[in-house]
Amino acid sequence: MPSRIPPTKKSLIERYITSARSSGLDVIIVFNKADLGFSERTLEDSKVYGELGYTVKFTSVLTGKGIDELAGLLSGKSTVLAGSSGVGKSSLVNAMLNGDSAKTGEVSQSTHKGKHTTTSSSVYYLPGGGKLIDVPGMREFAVSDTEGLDEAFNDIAELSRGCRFNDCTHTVEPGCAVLKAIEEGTLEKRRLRNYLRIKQYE
Ligand SMILES: Nc1nc2c(ncn2[C@@H]2O[C@H](COP(=O)(O)OP(=O)(O)O)[C@@H](O)[C@H]2O)c(=O)[nH]1
Ligand SMILES: [Mg+2]
Ligand SMILES: [Zn+2]
Repeated sequence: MPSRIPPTKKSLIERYITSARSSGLDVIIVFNKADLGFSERTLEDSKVYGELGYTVKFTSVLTGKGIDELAGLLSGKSTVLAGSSGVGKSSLVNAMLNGDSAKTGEVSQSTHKGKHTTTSSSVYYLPGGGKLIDVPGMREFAVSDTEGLDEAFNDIAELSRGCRFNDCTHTVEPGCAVLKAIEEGTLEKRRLRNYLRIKQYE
């Protein structure tokens, strides 16, 4: 049975863009299921996003359209796949890995909403380097907002200003002020672990 295209939600796309940009991430907007065709409105919207300076790609996991090109764009980078359930995120992961490691689900025909087959975030490593982070849904993505994270862990954010490298990951770097605080017992190891666990979804 062919799957239906969930309606494109512009406000949702904009929330994703806001979240991504506030974290300093580059944005690629992917319109998947090209084999099913797009409405005039969706094509118009895609043009607007292009004019705003975002990279826009059309893909089809079914026909393979745009998959290699997308994989090329993501090669060597860390990518979070954000999008409503059922749009084909897991299918795209599988197509780019040339394997079958992400679980995909059917889109419910009556509601156009995908069943939630992905229940926890998964990380997949691209053959040419880089990783794909498949998150189960919006709530998970919201947690990746950097401002929110730095607010919730303001002690770590504060400490990290003292790190030698400004892109310090607080895991192995010399001159890391966060690791030093753990050594000195002023920061809880568990707290840093939790911070890093959330931060990986950025
Ligand atoms: N026709 C068509 N169906 C697709 C495409 N990509 C994914 N699907 C189907 O859409 C459904 C949901 O895909 P899934 O990858 O689980 O979506 P996710 O919830 O975003 O991870 C599955 O039935 C897929 O087989 C595509 O490019 N074209
Ligand atoms: Mg999925
Ligand atoms: Zn550090």
